[in-house]
Amino acid sequence: MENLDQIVARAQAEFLAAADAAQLEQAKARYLGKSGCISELFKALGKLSAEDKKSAGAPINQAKQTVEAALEARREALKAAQLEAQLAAEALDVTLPGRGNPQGGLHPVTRTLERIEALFRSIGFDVADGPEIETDWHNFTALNTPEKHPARSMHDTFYIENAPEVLLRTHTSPVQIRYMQAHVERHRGAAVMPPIRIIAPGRVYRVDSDATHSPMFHQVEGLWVGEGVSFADLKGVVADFLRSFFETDELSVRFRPSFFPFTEPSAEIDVGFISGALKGRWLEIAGCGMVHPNVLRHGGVDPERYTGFAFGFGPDRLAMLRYGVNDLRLFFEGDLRFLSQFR
Ligand code: 2NL
Repeated sequence: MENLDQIVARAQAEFLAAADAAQLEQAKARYLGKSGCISELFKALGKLSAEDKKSAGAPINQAKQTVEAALEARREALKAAQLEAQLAAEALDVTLPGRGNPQGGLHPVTRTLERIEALFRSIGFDVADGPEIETDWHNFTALNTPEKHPARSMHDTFYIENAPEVLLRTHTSPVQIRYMQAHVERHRGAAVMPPIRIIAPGRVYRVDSDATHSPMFHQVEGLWVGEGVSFADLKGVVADFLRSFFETDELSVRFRPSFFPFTEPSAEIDVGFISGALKGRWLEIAGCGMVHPNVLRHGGVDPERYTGFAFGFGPDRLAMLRYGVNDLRLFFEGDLRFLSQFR
């Protein structure tokens, strides 16, 4: 028969061999459970006399306490090991380099537009916008563009399928038509209408794509309508704007006669650089003219009383000049290696 010391030794060995809490509880049951071998020893005492119980019971009690201590020690050890394993699994290497916090930035065309808007606001212009999906009437008819004009062909204009009257605006002029109509409406019946002074920046669309043309590009149009507004005012506003935009007075502005259906007379605006990287070059930068009486009428403005000038230029091209970019498409490909240079 196994003696007490052997039982204790076996219990200690089995506890040590338990690999986890569940195995340890099973081992415990074999010694301290209801029919565990230590419990059986206590049951056997029942048959002894009170005297013998004392002498036989003491060593069993001693053994039980030793086994309980071994159990508790193993429980603690398993718990510590488990915590150790968890900490190892969740370890952070604080010596690794950080992932950083990438900094966003405004698109170079957005920055150019914001700059243009700020300059025009500073001389009292309002900034207007309107829908990019327009009606044929607002985009062409109201702008005195004849039914057979080549700009109206599918070649140049994106139309909406099964909606012949709807198109993607080819310029932001319709914004100005809508603005005139709304503005005149507000002053209907008044003796005089205060001047309309707006720019209309925004996205426009044409069927065109190469190094200098993108099917989506930006336009800023300007409009000043009032009593006695003249071509001299147009020249002053445009020349001042260009000198502010390029931050130099060393710049010539040239108006070359041209034609647009919506203005009469019309002119092309060239900028001549007197100094800097573009020294000696003339660049075509905008179109302009006195608003055609038919266009004023379509805007609800009386052409007998009011005159106005309008201009249109491409901020994408201004951004190319300002930032020295030679391919327009780079602006619209969304390549961060290119765009992040302008933050
Ligand atoms: C160009 C020239 C231009 C206009 C746009 C305009 C707008 C109204 C009335 C009259 Cl509401 N004109 N806009 C005038 C002249 C030229 O743009 O080269 N565009 C690409």
